[in-house]
Amino acid sequence: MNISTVQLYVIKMPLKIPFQTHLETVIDREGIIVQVTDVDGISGYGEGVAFTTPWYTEETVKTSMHVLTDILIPLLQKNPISHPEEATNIFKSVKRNFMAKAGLEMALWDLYAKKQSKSLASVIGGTRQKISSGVVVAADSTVVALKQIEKFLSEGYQRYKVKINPKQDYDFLAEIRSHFPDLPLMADANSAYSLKDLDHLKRLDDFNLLMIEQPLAADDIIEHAMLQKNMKTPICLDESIVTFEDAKQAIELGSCRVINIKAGRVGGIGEAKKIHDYCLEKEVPVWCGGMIEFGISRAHNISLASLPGFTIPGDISASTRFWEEDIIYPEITVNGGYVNVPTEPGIGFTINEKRLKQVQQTKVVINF
Ligand code: OSB
Ligand code: MG
Repeated sequence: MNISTVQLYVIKMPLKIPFQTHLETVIDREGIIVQVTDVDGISGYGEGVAFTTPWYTEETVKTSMHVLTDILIPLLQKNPISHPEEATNIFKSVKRNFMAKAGLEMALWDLYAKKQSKSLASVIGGTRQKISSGVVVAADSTVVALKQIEKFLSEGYQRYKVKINPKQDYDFLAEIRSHFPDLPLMADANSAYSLKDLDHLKRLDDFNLLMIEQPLAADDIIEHAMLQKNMKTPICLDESIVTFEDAKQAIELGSCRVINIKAGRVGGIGEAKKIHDYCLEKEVPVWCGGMIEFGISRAHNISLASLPGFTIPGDISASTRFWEEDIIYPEITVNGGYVNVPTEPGIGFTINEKRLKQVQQTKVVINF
């Protein structure tokens, strides 16, 4: 991979509606678009999915920009590579900072696939032509959540995820179930509970949820195993799984029965595929999580979710779920509950340059 430049764009876009969790309300989404261009002028794109503040993981847009410009990109300048997996190995000398690593690694995968005129999905071993689409409702009132579910139902989504916390759980879910008894429904707690809430959490078994996502703290691997032993509802881990080793431990300990894989959270497509392959072997179903991201990261998610182990609909909703106008062409659309997996080279979407310019905050160009 004969790289000539890496360009980083910090962008900022308002969400159509605020995204409310017990940890943070996201109103404007900042993100980093990574463009890696080779000597033939072919560009691959990736996206750093850290937020403005460290509410979801420890990384932020600023720490990602620092790690990318001062550490990861210089490592790539010093160590020419012929495959994205070599970048992953080089980046192992840098602790954690998975979102910064992933943004760059994903751009390398897109470029690598484009150079072979193959789709990213086919290069990583994807087997699906279309993927099932789910959507997230993140509202802090029952009335608003019910309205959103109604609207998303009319758009055909196949799975519905609501955010819960100790102030909005049992009665909230009961109300949703009373309106939508058969809705494929799950709840994401983003670590709002501790094992002290065991008896309370057990009551959520009443609602026939597909799963409960990340009820306890990210490092509560043992506690999640204890909780899973006492609950009928499958536990799915999100924040707890940032490496392949985390996935192995969680599965061996019985901390979860499902894993949410986000390439951005685990350092890129390579690590995401490794976790997927292990889960497939262990018969643990996986699905692709979302990060309120822009079209570039969403496009990578579509290719990733075409792998055979992604048997549960993920957080892969249409561009219109969050954005007035996305930064890719064409925008991501959901038809009859499915998103088509592109067959064009790379991620199969192009940049909407005009929109990218409109939302750009800063741009950094690094020549090789
Ligand atoms: O916990 O899954 C999460 C969005 C941002 C940060 C964390 C999470 C989420 C979501 C997915 O719930 C939203 C989406 O992109 O569809
Ligand atoms: Mg989650």
